[in-house]
Formats: sequence, structure tokens, C-alpha cells
Amino acid sequence: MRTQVGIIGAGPAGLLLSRLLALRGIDSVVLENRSREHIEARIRAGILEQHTVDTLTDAGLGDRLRRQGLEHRGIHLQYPGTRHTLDFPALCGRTVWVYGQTEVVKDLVAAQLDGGPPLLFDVSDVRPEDVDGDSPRIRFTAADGTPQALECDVIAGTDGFHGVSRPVVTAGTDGRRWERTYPYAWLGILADAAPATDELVYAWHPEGFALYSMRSPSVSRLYLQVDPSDSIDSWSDDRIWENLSRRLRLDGWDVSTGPVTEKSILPMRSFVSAPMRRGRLFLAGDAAHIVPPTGAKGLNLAVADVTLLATALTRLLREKRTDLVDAYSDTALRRVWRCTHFSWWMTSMLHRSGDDFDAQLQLSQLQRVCSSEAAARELAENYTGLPVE
Ligand code: FAS
Ligand code: PHB
Repeated sequence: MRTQVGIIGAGPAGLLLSRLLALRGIDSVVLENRSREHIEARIRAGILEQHTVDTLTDAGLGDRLRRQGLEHRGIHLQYPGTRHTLDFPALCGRTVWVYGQTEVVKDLVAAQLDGGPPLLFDVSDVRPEDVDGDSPRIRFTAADGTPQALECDVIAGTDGFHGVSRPVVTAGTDGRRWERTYPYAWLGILADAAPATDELVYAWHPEGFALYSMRSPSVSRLYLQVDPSDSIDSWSDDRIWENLSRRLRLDGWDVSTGPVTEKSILPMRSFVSAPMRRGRLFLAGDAAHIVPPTGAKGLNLAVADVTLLATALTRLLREKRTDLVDAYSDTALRRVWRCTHFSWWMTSMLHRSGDDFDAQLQLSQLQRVCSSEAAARELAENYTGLPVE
């Protein structure tokens, strides 16, 4: 087998990269070690920045998004006795969209299987080789058990935090990694309940953080700060709703409950690995970086990476010019660190550490954001997404 770009991983990063390259006349093959059903059912992100929506629209993937997605003009920040609305268009002229990552992946997979480049599911033993030369290859076992070798000009490692690509990059470079594990986790639920709020509610509470999000006018997505060692088995639906209500309710307003259709506990970490390249192997998305979901950055950062990478690889493979691929890692990492800082800042401001000094600092920060247009604008610009370089 031969292709110009071998792509490891069919998450949002890998699938969108393949689509963007195809639109520029560059062929690729996407290798995924799980099934189509599995990757389309993985419940993850929910917020798309405007540049993500524009990128998907320009790639011919915006129809269902704009029909079923929900454009949101702000968020509510809440602490005891106060719910303050940040008006994004007034603060920074941008909005965000609520459209689940599951739906983004379904749209990308459908486009790929409808005449797009090859997308191979259920592969195994994936191994990038000879990435320091001009003829790298990916060895893997196909779903039918046959060993394969995919000869490439370039390999994209879009295989997420637990993938095989980053270890190959770090083994061959004087790379660095930075990691922070947070002393709390998120318990997330999907519920068949009409959201009781128009905009997302990010709530600081003495008992812990809570987030009121949604997926549609009839499906709510909510999160609770819990201890990382908690087991989901110790959280009955009733206990989850009781805690969500205590942390989110205001006088005369409460959450809307309904059947919980999914619940899970998500650990929280910040992680960055640099560089995002070794020879002809390029990392994008969670393969290179992880942010806590408080800032709604993870998926959007993956999209920004592959937007950059698609342009850089097109320049390399069609014009034989290396300027953009040589600049890719540094350019991508500037945005990675901006999003890493913002996600850390939102997480640190909103999550209880158990320390009362921290609590006073957090409340002061929240009061500042809710009373200062300049402070609110800084949050709004980062949350809605800074322009992609
Ligand atoms: P992904 O991890 O999505 O995709 C990588 C793909 O590579 C997967 O399909 C995997 O099966 C495949 N793969 C892995 N190893 C392979 C191998 N050896 N061979 C072939 N394929 C391989 N972000 C937010 O903004 N908000 C959220 O609320 C949020 N919630 C999250 C919850 C969870 C549980 C997780 C893990 C992440 C969450 N994120 C959230 C972040 C998430 O949305 C990521 O940023 C996004 O999935 C990044 O996309 P990719 O880089 O494509 O990585
Ligand atoms: C979600 O809807 O899943 C969501 C929204 C905002 C976040 C994180 C997750 O910050």
C-alpha cells in the first residue's frame, strides 16, 4: 500500500486532516484501531469555537451542524447568590456552538466513507517506521488479520493521548513534556431532560464545581466536581441530581431532571509534549497535548493543529517547500500553551481545593470577571477562540 500521508487515528484530528488534505488534492489513508460504532459513540466535547465551525463548513461539513447545532452567545458564571452573564458578541464579537463531538465524528466519518480517502477500522499492531528518512512507513495488522505496510511520504500521529505516535517522536528528539494532574475529576452525565438554562452555567460552590451544558433542546449534559478516586458505582442518579441541584440552583430556579442515559468519571490533567514533530512524523491533537475540559478547548485545539498541518503538508508535498512544516511545531505550540494556560486558569478559578484561602482567591477572581469589562473580555476572547495563526 502507498499514500502521501499515512494518518494514525480516526478521531476529530485525523479525520479532519484527511478531509482537508483531500480538498487540496493530497491523498491519505486513515488507520483506526477501534470500530466505527465505538468512535462514533464516544461522548466527549460539546463546544465548538467559531473557527472550528468555519473550518468544518468550508470543508463541506457544516450543513447538519448549522441545522442541529445551537449557537450560544455567552455563558453564565455563578457563585453563591450571583449568576452573571458574559455577553460574547458584546465583549469580543464572537459566539460558540453547542454540537457534540460524537456528531462531528459522525459527519466526518460519513464524508470519508462517501468517496473520501480510505478509512480502515479495527486495525492493530500499528507501528510508524523510518520517520527520520524521506520514505516512512506504517506497519499494521488489518482487521482481517493480514500484516500490512503502508508506504508514505509523511505520517500524521493523531492517535490521542494513549497512541503509539508520541513515544516515537520523544524517542528520537530532545523533547520535553510538562504535566499537571489536578486533585479532582469530573463526573459527567447525559440526561433526557430539557435544559433549564439558555446558556451554559459554570458554577463555583463550597461543595465543588458544577457545569450545566446541553446537547439539544431535549438533552442535557452536566458535570460535577468529584474526587479522582471516586467510583461511578457510588454515584446513584438521585445522588447526582441532588448534588447538581445544590450547586446550581438559585432562588426560584432549579435544574431540570430526567432519565440519566450515560454517566462516567473523567480524570483531569494538563499535558504538553514538545516538539510535535520528528522527521516525517507530525503530531496533532491529543497525541501532543491534553487540557482539562473546563475551558472547552480540547477538540478546538485539535482542529487548530490540523488546520495548520494540512496547509504545511500541502506546501511540502505539492511545492516541495519545507518552510511551513519546519515552523509547524513552534507555531502549533504557541496556541497549545495559550489554551493550556486558559484551561488551567478556568479550572483553578472554579474548582474547590478544600483550602479556604484558595476559596477567597477564587471568589475574588470571579467577582473581578463579573464586574470588570476588561477581565470579562479576556475570558470571552479565550473561550470563543483566538484567531488561528
Ligand atoms: P482522540 O483521542 O479523539 O482520537 C484519537 C483516535 O486514535 C481514537 O479514535 C483512537 O481510537 C485512535 N487510536 C489510538 N491509538 C491508536 C493506534 N495505535 N492505532 C490506530 N488508532 C489509534 N474536550 C472538550 O473540549 N470538552 C470536553 O468536555 C471533553 N471531554 C472529554 C472526555 C474524555 C473522556 C476525553 C478522553 C476527552 C475529552 N475532551 C473534551 C477532549 C477531547 O474532545 C479531545 O480533545 C479530542 O477527542 C481530541 O481529538 P483527537 O486529537 O482526534 O484525539
Ligand atoms: C460539554 O458540553 O461537554 C462541555 C461544555 C463546556 C465545557 C466542557 C464540556 O467547558
